Amino acid sequence: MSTYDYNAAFERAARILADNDQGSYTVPTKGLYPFQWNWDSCLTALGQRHFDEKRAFTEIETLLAHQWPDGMVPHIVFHKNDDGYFPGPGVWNTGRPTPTSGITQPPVLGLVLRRLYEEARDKNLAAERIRPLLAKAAKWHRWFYDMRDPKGTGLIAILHPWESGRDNSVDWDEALARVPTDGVEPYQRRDTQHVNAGQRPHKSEYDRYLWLVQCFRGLGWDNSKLHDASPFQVVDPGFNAILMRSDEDVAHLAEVLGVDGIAEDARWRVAKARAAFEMLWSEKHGQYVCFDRVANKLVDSPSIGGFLPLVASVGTPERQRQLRDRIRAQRRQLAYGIASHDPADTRFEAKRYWRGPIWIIVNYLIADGLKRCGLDDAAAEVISDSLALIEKSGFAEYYDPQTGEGLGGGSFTWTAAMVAELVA
Ligand code: 9YW
Repeated sequence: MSTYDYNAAFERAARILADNDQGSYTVPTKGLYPFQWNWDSCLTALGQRHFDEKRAFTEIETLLAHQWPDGMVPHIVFHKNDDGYFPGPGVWNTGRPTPTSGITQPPVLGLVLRRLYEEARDKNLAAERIRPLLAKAAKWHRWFYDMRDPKGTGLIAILHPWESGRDNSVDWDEALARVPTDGVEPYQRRDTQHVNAGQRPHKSEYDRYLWLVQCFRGLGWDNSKLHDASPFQVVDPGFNAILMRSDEDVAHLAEVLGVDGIAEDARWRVAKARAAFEMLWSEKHGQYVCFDRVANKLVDSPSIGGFLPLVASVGTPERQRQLRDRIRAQRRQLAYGIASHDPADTRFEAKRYWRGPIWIIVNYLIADGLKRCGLDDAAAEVISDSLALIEKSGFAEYYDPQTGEGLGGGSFTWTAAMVAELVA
């Protein structure tokens, strides 16, 4: 990597962030995703901070201005009409003043806020902008445990594959197979008009994604009803770990910035989640896996979701080293890491979205987790692979782990944001 041109990569990242900037929010990429996405925006702020700290806070403030009264922060905010994406606001029909979707996404907000504060060049500005956001973040975190863990197990379930942020992962196959397709209104996909269909989910998956949306819409998006009504309830180790880390980081910020009424509850939730977490360990795979709450069993699917618990330094040091070894074993099998699904599994597909390709945002989160667990060498390997992919194929949405080819959308915002973080 000695010849790597860090300056050129940083400048290219700055240009992509600027091109996709809509003023107070940033689109993931033009054409394919013309609205504001939840975890994209939060991670985007990490890139923006390198160029304009105020703009980074605005990105997050815009997202949180659309928090639902019950605490949920929606996965998409439809700031303006655009027929280029399906399903648009009319399908969701959530009745919000500015239309939003009716489900959520991985809550990276808290961990992003802490990083924005700790790395801030202007600490007073950061404190002033972050303080009012902490109660909103804490409300969202509480919402998860109230609405998505009604039995108080300590871990929350997602009710839709889109909530995971890893839409068509093998993790959801079994649970999704239980979702019916009768009564799905006729629809026309837009994603496959922008991107090669071989790099996107199948129609059979989209039918079920839409059935779930229609089911929740039929319940008036009343979150007190959705969990028990959903045939899809999956406890994702990656999602839960991100939630725990963010809860902890918001608790920390609340203490540092003197905001009362947040830290104690958050720490209690995290302690409970930590105690429950080890039920997600799979001896067979030597990593964490999902738990299907409806079928009441672990899901036999070794995906990248099972490495993400490193972000919350979940598990014993021995288990953390086991995860590191799994990541390294994969790298030896492939040209680049980290594949979103285990390449040794027959269900691995190198080019199909979340069933194999590499996502730089996940690499960033896992590298952060490895460092947090004291596994710095492995973190450096993940970062070096990420930069090699950028160098070879530019700022793509995702990458083929065998060839390094860039896949999906191009000029991708969160990829650019992560590169700014990695090369700055
Ligand atoms: C879709 C915007 C989003 C990400 C998700 C990713 C994809 C949207 O794009 O979902 O229609 O498939 O899976 O994680 O937030 O970048």
